[in-house]
Amino acid sequence: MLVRHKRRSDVASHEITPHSVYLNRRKFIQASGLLAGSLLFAGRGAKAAVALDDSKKIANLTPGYSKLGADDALTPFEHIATYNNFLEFGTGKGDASKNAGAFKPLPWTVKVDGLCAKPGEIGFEDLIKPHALEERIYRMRCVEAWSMVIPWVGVPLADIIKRFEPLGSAKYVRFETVVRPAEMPRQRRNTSDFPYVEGLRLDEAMNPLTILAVGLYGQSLLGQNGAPVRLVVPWKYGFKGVKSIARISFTDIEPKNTWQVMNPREFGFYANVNPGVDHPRWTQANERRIDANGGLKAMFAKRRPTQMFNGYAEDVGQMYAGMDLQKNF
Ligand SMILES: Nc1nc2c(c(=O)[nH]1)N[C@H]1C(S)=C(S)[C@@H](COP(=O)(O)O)O[C@H]1N2
Ligand SMILES: [Mo]
Repeated sequence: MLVRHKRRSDVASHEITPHSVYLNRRKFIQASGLLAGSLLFAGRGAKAAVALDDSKKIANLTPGYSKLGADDALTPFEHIATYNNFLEFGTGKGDASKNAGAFKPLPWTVKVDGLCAKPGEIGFEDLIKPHALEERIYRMRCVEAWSMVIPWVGVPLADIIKRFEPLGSAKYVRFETVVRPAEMPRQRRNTSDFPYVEGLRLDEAMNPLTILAVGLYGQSLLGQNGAPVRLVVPWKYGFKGVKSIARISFTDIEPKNTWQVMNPREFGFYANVNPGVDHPRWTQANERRIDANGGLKAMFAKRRPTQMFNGYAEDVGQMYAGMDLQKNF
C-alpha cells in the first residue's frame, strides 16, 4: 500500500529536470562519440534500441478520432521512447529507456475486480483482442510543461469496461501498475510508492477520448512507454496515464493516486490540463513542445500557450460544468 512518505529528492528530480539539461547531456554524449570515434558511449546503444522495429508492427489499424491544430507536428518516435517518466525504472527522464530492457511484459494478466458483475483475471490478448485497434493522434501534456503529439494505437476504454458490467454503485475506476521488483529496479529499493495507482471518475473513463493504448507509431509499446497496456487521457496531465496496468477496479470511493499521496499540495485527483491553474512551483499557462527537430528546437522555441483541457474542451468540458476547477485541480 501507499504510505505518505515524501522523499524530497525524488519529487524534485522528477518534476524539475529541465528538458534542456537532458538534451545537453544527450548532445554531449553524441558529440563525444563522434569526436572519440568510439562506440563505447551508452547513449549510442540507447539510441539504436529505440528505432522503430518491424517485428513489433501491429496489423489492421483503423484510423480513429484525432484532432490536431495546424502546428501540431508529430513528435518523433525517438523522443517519445527516450524522454519518459516511469518511476519504477528510475527518476531521470532517460532511466526508463535505459532500464526497461529486463522488463518482459508478456505473458500478462489483468485482474478486474470491485463493483462489477463480471470480475475476473484476464489475459492481455483476451482483454484487447475482441476490439478493433484504432490509431489516434493526441496532444499530450505533462505537468512539467513539456508536450508531445503521439500517434497511439489503442481501444476506447469504454468498450472494455462495458464487458465487465460495472454496477450502478460504481462511481470510479482505479488502476494499478504491475509490481515486479525483479524487473523494475526502483521497486527493489523503494517499496512505499508502489504499485503506482491512478483513477478516473467512471464518466471520464467512459468518455470516447479515453483509451487503453497498446502501441504507438503502429508498433506495440516498448517497456518504457508502459507495455503491454497503459491508460491515455489526453485532456489530463501525463501522470494520469498509468502504465503497465495489472489491475482495474470499480469502486465508489475516489481513488488516491500516487502523485497526490506523495505530494497532495501539488497534485490532485482531476489533473485536468488548465492554463488558469498554476502548479505551486511553476506556471501552467504555456508549454514546450517536443517536436521534429527534437528537443533542440524545443529548447530554443518560444513556449506556446497551453489550451484549456489541452484543446479538448468541446469533447470533455461538459463533464466539469459547475465544478470549481481551482479546488478540484
Ligand atoms: N506506472 C507508472 N505510470 C506512469 C508513471 C510512472 O512513474 N509509473 N509516470 C507518469 C507520468 S508523470 C507521465 S508524464 C507519463 C509519461 O508517459 P511516457 O513516458 O510514455 O511519455 O506516464 C505516467 N505513467
Ligand atoms: Mo508527468
